[in-house]
Amino acid sequence: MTVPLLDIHLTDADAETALRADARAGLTAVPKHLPPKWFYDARGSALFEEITALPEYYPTRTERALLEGSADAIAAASGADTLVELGSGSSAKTRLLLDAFRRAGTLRRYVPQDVSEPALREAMAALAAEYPDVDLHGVVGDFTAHLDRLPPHGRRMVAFLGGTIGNLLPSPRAEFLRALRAALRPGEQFLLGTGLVTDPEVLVPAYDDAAGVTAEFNRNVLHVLNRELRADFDVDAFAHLARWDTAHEWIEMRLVAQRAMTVTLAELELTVAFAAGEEMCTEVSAKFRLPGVRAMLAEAGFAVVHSWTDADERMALTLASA
Ligand code: AVJ
Repeated sequence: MTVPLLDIHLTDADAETALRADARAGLTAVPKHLPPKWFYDARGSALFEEITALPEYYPTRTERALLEGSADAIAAASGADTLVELGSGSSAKTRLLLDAFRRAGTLRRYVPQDVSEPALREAMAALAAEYPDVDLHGVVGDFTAHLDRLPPHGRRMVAFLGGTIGNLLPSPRAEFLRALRAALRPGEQFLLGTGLVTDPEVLVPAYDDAAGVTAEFNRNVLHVLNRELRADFDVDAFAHLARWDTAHEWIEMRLVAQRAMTVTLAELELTVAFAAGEEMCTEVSAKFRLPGVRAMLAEAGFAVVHSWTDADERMALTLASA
């Protein structure tokens, strides 16, 4: 085994600068909003892992089952020797792909990319022990910003799973896909996991579970602002709201101020007022229809190879070629 590499394109100082800019822009906008990437400090990441095991949260287990059934076909169709994963987190589902590439005899290299350096280091330590014959090359970075700096080695398949592409609004989403296409060489592959439009009675509880874990996850962004920007949000004065937007076909998570209040962010020298009942959007999670997935990939210059869906058509995996 070669020594695992770790490229750092995003330092704590970069993240701090980005958080300050996002908080200032989002809290002074009308209506107020915050980007979902700030959910994921250590507590937020742990809450997300808890969400993936909730009975109402079908996406993770559905995508895992889909991968179980399709990973060998994906490995065969891709012909890749290098698996790159964007937003790799704990790399839990990735093992299904790594095992399939290993069975196909083609796996040489795994490149996990994540914004969280501790999460990446932990995942890489476990992977190094489990896959001693695979070269590991980790990248700490933001998948919307650092695609041009992905390691170029090998014949790559880039995986972007979990439906996370749905957290991007349409215009940054199109920009992301174009940047990814530009970062790949002709014939390299992209494996995209998307949530599909399904019954709102299934969708809404997935984002508003009975145990209240998603509510805690949503409010966690206020704990992050309190700590990182010395803000004084009364976190318990915000209620969790998940609604299905029929026109946009996306879930919107919001935080609803339960009373009028004034919040100061000392680090930004900023004071903002919330009216009683005021709603702030903290996450959009777009769901797609298969023709729409194919169209957005084609629009970015990819050629769709194949899609796999579960029997209930709630999630899709789509393999496309650059
Ligand atoms: C990170 C995209 C998988 O949008 O479903 C889970 C995040 N938010 N519950 C999603 C999330 C609320 C999640 N992904």
